Amino acid sequence: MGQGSAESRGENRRGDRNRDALNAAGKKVTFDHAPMPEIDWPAMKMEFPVAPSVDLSKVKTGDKVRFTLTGSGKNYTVQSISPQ
Ligand SMILES: [Cu+2]
Repeated sequence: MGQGSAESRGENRRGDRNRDALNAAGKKVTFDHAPMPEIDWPAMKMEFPVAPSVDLSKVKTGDKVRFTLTGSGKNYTVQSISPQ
C-alpha cells in the first residue's frame, strides 16, 4: 500500500510496532513510531489528533499498537488504533 512520493496525498498510512502516550480527554495520542518510509518519516516521537470515531479506551500508554492516519504534509489525524 502506498509506495512512492505520496506525502501530499490523503491516503491511509499504517504504522506498526509503535508505542503511545494517551491523552484520551484531549483526543490526542503520542506515538514513538518506527520509520514510515511511505511518507518519508524517520523514527520519531510525535503527537497526533485523533478522529472522534476512535475509541482510545482500547489501548493504554505503553501498548504496542497499529494505527492508521489520514492527512498530508504535517497534518495527520489518527483514524484507527488497536493493540498489536
Ligand atoms: Cu512522526
